Amino acid sequence: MVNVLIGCTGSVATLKLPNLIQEILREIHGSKIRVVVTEHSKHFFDPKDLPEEIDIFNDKDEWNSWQKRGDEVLHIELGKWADVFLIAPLDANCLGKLTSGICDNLLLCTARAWELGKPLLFCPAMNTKMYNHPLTAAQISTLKSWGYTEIPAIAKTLICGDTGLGAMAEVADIVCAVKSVLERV
Ligand code: PCO
Repeated sequence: MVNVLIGCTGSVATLKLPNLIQEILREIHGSKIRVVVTEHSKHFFDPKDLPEEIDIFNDKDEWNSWQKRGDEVLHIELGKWADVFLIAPLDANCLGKLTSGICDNLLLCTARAWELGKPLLFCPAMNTKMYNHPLTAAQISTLKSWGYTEIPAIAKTLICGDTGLGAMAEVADIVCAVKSVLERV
Protein backbone atom coordinates (compact mmCIF):
# COMPACT_ATOMS: atom_id res chain seq x y z
CA MET A 1 0.00 0.00 0.00
CA VAL A 2 1.45 3.36 -0.96
CA ASN A 3 -0.18 6.76 -0.69
CA VAL A 4 0.71 8.99 -3.61
CA LEU A 5 -0.05 12.71 -3.41
CA ILE A 6 -0.02 14.40 -6.81
CA GLY A 7 0.37 18.17 -6.93
CA CYS A 8 -0.77 20.01 -10.06
CA THR A 9 0.12 23.59 -10.93
CA GLY A 10 -0.93 26.01 -13.65
CA SER A 11 1.01 24.58 -16.56
CA VAL A 12 -0.84 23.28 -19.58
CA ALA A 13 0.86 19.94 -18.88
CA THR A 14 -1.84 19.42 -16.22
CA LEU A 15 -3.79 18.16 -19.25
CA LYS A 16 -1.94 14.90 -18.62
CA LEU A 17 -3.39 14.41 -15.13
CA PRO A 18 -6.04 11.79 -16.08
CA ASN A 19 -3.42 9.75 -17.92
CA LEU A 20 -0.88 10.13 -15.11
CA ILE A 21 -3.40 8.86 -12.55
CA GLN A 22 -4.39 5.94 -14.76
CA GLU A 23 -0.76 4.88 -15.21
CA ILE A 24 0.11 5.18 -11.51
CA LEU A 25 -2.90 3.04 -10.58
CA ARG A 26 -1.89 0.48 -13.23
CA GLU A 27 1.85 0.39 -12.51
CA ILE A 28 2.14 0.94 -8.77
CA HIS A 29 0.21 -1.85 -7.13
CA GLY A 30 -1.74 -0.92 -4.05
CA SER A 31 -1.36 2.80 -4.73
CA LYS A 32 -3.89 5.25 -3.41
CA ILE A 33 -3.95 8.70 -4.95
CA ARG A 34 -5.00 12.12 -3.73
CA VAL A 35 -4.57 15.27 -5.80
CA VAL A 36 -3.82 18.76 -4.57
CA VAL A 37 -4.42 21.50 -7.13
CA THR A 38 -3.68 25.18 -7.50
CA GLU A 39 -6.47 27.45 -8.70
CA HIS A 40 -4.83 27.87 -12.13
CA SER A 41 -4.30 24.15 -12.63
CA LYS A 42 -8.08 23.66 -12.53
CA HIS A 43 -8.23 25.30 -15.91
CA PHE A 44 -6.59 22.28 -17.54
CA PHE A 45 -8.63 19.28 -16.46
CA ASP A 46 -12.19 18.20 -15.78
CA PRO A 47 -12.63 16.35 -12.47
CA LYS A 48 -15.15 14.15 -14.30
CA ASP A 49 -12.22 12.66 -16.24
CA LEU A 50 -10.64 11.32 -13.04
CA PRO A 51 -11.66 8.10 -11.28
CA GLU A 52 -14.51 8.83 -8.86
CA GLU A 53 -12.67 7.54 -5.79
CA ILE A 54 -9.89 10.10 -6.10
CA ASP A 55 -10.14 13.07 -3.79
CA ILE A 56 -9.08 16.43 -5.18
CA PHE A 57 -8.15 19.15 -2.70
CA ASN A 58 -8.02 22.86 -3.42
CA ASP A 59 -7.38 26.09 -1.53
CA LYS A 60 -11.00 26.40 -0.39
CA ASP A 61 -10.80 22.99 1.30
CA GLU A 62 -7.91 24.27 3.42
CA TRP A 63 -10.00 27.13 4.79
CA ASN A 64 -13.33 25.27 4.96
CA SER A 65 -11.87 22.35 6.89
CA TRP A 66 -10.58 24.55 9.70
CA GLN A 67 -13.24 26.26 11.84
CA LYS A 68 -12.03 25.95 15.39
CA ARG A 69 -9.14 24.89 17.58
CA GLY A 70 -8.71 21.13 17.35
CA ASP A 71 -9.78 20.88 13.69
CA GLU A 72 -7.35 19.29 11.29
CA VAL A 73 -5.00 21.49 9.29
CA LEU A 74 -5.34 20.16 5.78
CA HIS A 75 -1.81 20.76 4.46
CA ILE A 76 -0.38 18.98 7.51
CA GLU A 77 -2.82 16.06 7.20
CA LEU A 78 -2.06 15.64 3.49
CA GLY A 79 1.66 15.55 4.28
CA LYS A 80 1.10 12.92 6.98
CA TRP A 81 -1.08 10.85 4.64
CA ALA A 82 1.33 10.83 1.73
CA ASP A 83 4.26 8.44 1.35
CA VAL A 84 5.41 10.28 -1.75
CA PHE A 85 4.68 13.72 -3.17
CA LEU A 86 4.77 14.08 -6.95
CA ILE A 87 4.46 17.62 -8.26
CA ALA A 88 3.57 17.16 -11.91
CA PRO A 89 3.67 19.57 -13.57
CA LEU A 90 5.66 22.14 -11.60
CA ASP A 91 5.21 25.46 -13.38
CA ALA A 92 7.67 28.37 -13.34
CA ASN A 93 5.63 30.32 -10.80
CA CYS A 94 5.41 27.53 -8.22
CA LEU A 95 9.04 26.55 -8.85
CA GLY A 96 10.11 30.07 -7.91
CA LYS A 97 7.81 30.20 -4.89
CA LEU A 98 8.87 26.79 -3.65
CA THR A 99 12.56 27.67 -3.69
CA SER A 100 12.00 30.84 -1.70
CA GLY A 101 9.59 29.36 0.83
CA ILE A 102 6.47 31.16 -0.32
CA CYS A 103 3.42 29.10 0.56
CA ASP A 104 0.32 31.04 -0.43
CA ASN A 105 -1.76 28.07 -1.52
CA LEU A 106 -2.58 24.56 -0.33
CA LEU A 107 -0.08 22.85 -2.61
CA LEU A 108 2.80 25.11 -1.57
CA CYS A 109 1.88 24.84 2.13
CA THR A 110 1.93 21.06 1.79
CA ALA A 111 5.35 21.26 0.16
CA ARG A 112 6.63 23.75 2.76
CA ALA A 113 5.65 21.33 5.55
CA TRP A 114 6.96 18.27 3.70
CA GLU A 115 9.22 16.01 5.80
CA LEU A 116 12.54 15.88 4.00
CA GLY A 117 12.96 12.18 4.86
CA LYS A 118 10.11 11.29 2.49
CA PRO A 119 10.44 11.40 -1.30
CA LEU A 120 9.29 14.44 -3.25
CA LEU A 121 9.57 14.36 -7.02
CA PHE A 122 8.94 17.28 -9.34
CA CYS A 123 8.39 17.63 -13.08
CA PRO A 124 9.20 21.11 -14.36
CA ALA A 125 7.03 22.23 -17.28
CA MET A 126 7.00 25.64 -18.89
CA ASN A 127 7.57 27.47 -22.16
CA THR A 128 11.10 27.17 -23.57
CA LYS A 129 11.84 30.86 -23.08
CA MET A 130 11.05 30.56 -19.37
CA TYR A 131 12.91 27.26 -19.14
CA ASN A 132 16.05 28.77 -20.67
CA HIS A 133 16.20 31.64 -18.18
CA PRO A 134 19.09 31.04 -15.74
CA LEU A 135 16.65 31.18 -12.81
CA THR A 136 15.23 27.80 -13.83
CA ALA A 137 18.46 25.83 -13.49
CA ALA A 138 19.36 27.66 -10.27
CA GLN A 139 15.97 26.94 -8.71
CA ILE A 140 15.95 23.31 -9.80
CA SER A 141 19.36 22.81 -8.24
CA THR A 142 18.09 24.33 -4.98
CA LEU A 143 15.27 21.78 -4.89
CA LYS A 144 17.73 18.99 -5.61
CA SER A 145 19.99 20.20 -2.79
CA TRP A 146 17.09 19.47 -0.40
CA GLY A 147 16.95 15.88 -1.64
CA TYR A 148 14.03 16.33 -4.02
CA THR A 149 14.13 14.31 -7.25
CA GLU A 150 13.91 16.12 -10.57
CA ILE A 151 12.16 14.36 -13.44
CA PRO A 152 13.64 16.58 -16.11
CA ALA A 153 11.66 18.47 -18.70
CA ILE A 154 12.03 17.32 -22.29
CA ALA A 155 12.25 19.04 -25.67
CA LYS A 156 9.27 18.93 -28.01
CA THR A 157 6.86 21.19 -29.84
CA LEU A 158 4.85 22.78 -27.08
CA ILE A 159 1.15 23.59 -27.07
CA CYS A 160 1.91 27.18 -28.12
CA GLY A 161 3.84 25.99 -31.20
CA ASP A 162 7.33 26.79 -29.90
CA THR A 163 9.82 23.92 -30.05
CA GLY A 164 12.41 23.35 -27.36
CA LEU A 165 12.99 22.31 -23.77
CA GLY A 166 10.26 22.80 -21.20
CA ALA A 167 7.70 20.07 -21.84
CA MET A 168 6.81 17.85 -18.92
CA ALA A 169 8.49 14.42 -18.99
CA GLU A 170 6.45 11.62 -20.57
CA VAL A 171 3.93 10.00 -18.23
CA ALA A 172 5.62 6.60 -18.53
CA ASP A 173 8.95 8.10 -17.45
CA ILE A 174 7.32 9.90 -14.52
CA VAL A 175 5.74 6.68 -13.27
CA CYS A 176 9.06 4.85 -13.69
CA ALA A 177 10.83 7.52 -11.61
CA VAL A 178 8.20 7.28 -8.85
CA LYS A 179 8.52 3.50 -8.81
CA SER A 180 12.28 3.58 -8.58
CA VAL A 181 12.26 6.17 -5.79
CA LEU A 182 9.76 4.03 -3.84
CA GLU A 183 11.98 0.98 -4.21
CA ARG A 184 14.73 2.89 -2.42
CA VAL A 185 12.53 3.97 0.52
C1 PCO B 1 3.39 26.95 -22.10
N1 PCO B 1 3.84 25.82 -21.69
C2 PCO B 1 3.94 24.55 -22.10
C3 PCO B 1 4.38 23.73 -20.95
C4 PCO B 1 4.73 22.39 -21.07
N2 PCO B 1 4.17 21.65 -22.17
C5 PCO B 1 4.09 20.30 -22.14
C6 PCO B 1 3.55 19.65 -23.40
C7 PCO B 1 2.17 19.01 -23.19
C8 PCO B 1 1.69 18.35 -24.48
O1 PCO B 1 2.59 17.42 -24.94
C9 PCO B 1 1.15 20.04 -22.80
C10 PCO B 1 2.24 17.96 -22.12
O2 PCO B 1 3.51 20.55 -24.45
O3 PCO B 1 4.45 19.68 -21.21
O4 PCO B 1 3.64 24.10 -23.16
C11 PCO B 1 3.46 27.68 -23.19
S1 PCO B 1 3.99 27.19 -24.68
